[in-house]
Amino acid sequence: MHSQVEKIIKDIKSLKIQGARNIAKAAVSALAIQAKNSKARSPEEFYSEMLEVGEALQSARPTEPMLRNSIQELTEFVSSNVKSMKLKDLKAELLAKEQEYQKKVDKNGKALMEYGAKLIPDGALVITHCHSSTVTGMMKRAAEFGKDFEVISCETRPRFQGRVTAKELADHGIKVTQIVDGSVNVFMKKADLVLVGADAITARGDLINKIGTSMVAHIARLHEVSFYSAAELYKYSPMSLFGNLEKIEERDPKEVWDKPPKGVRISNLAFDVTSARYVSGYITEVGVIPSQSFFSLATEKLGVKVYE
Ligand code: RUB
Repeated sequence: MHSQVEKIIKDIKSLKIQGARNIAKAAVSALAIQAKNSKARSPEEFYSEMLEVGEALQSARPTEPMLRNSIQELTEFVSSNVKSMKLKDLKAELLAKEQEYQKKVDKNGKALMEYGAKLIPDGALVITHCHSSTVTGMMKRAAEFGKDFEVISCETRPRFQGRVTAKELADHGIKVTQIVDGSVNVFMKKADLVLVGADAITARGDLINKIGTSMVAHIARLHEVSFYSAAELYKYSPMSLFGNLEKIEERDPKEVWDKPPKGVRISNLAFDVTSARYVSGYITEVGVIPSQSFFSLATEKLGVKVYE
């Protein structure tokens, strides 16, 4: 494996590269790096290499369908053309596809941020959880529209990605307050809107996102505050259509408690599931849609490709 690809996998695993969108984009660029530097002597050899590296990239983060859907889109292209194309052309076409993919995802992101920005009322108090580049992008866009609003950022233990959000917003001159996760109910009473990201959306429209998201959603419902998730259609989980649930990543217990007393067990689940009924809508690249429509729209636009 090319050393740059190894480095990208390491950075994804260690959360140096974090957030579903950034992970997928980085992984697809890694596959292109491998393709560009491939020493394969036949299309078949090239295909095996792409599959192997694609697998390694996908397993860097288990709960990330955008990563899987994106990598598999490219490896499927190689698989469909391995018999009909010359090695040189196959490589060149794959590299062109990678460029196309990056442009498409950036374009989708821009559209999504535009729709999300419009949802933020002037003078609003908005709560967010974890760090979603899509959500911070929406907030920055809303600020560009001249909207005056304030953000409450949950710290998101144990890795404190909320601090990434808080710093990014403050750097852009957006009013932001960092809170501990346990105080979200206090702030929800005064909030107008919750905006969170998404790692996976199931066939039933349930949302899988950073641990604590479902707690925020339940508290939002209690206070009748709208709860939206920013989710590109690529985040659909095809295997959920067949009843297979996303494997929720369990992280190093040391992140929670470095040296716990004897007899204390640690749970460090990275994500949780928020039922579709708590999600007011998904903000996607094609607009704001009801949670139950996400999957049918995603499969209509992207096709049902079940690789898992
Ligand atoms: C990040 C997280 C984000 C989603 C969406 O978790 O849960 O809300 O990935 O992010 P982690 P984006 O820090 O463990 O990667 O909108 O950037 O795709």
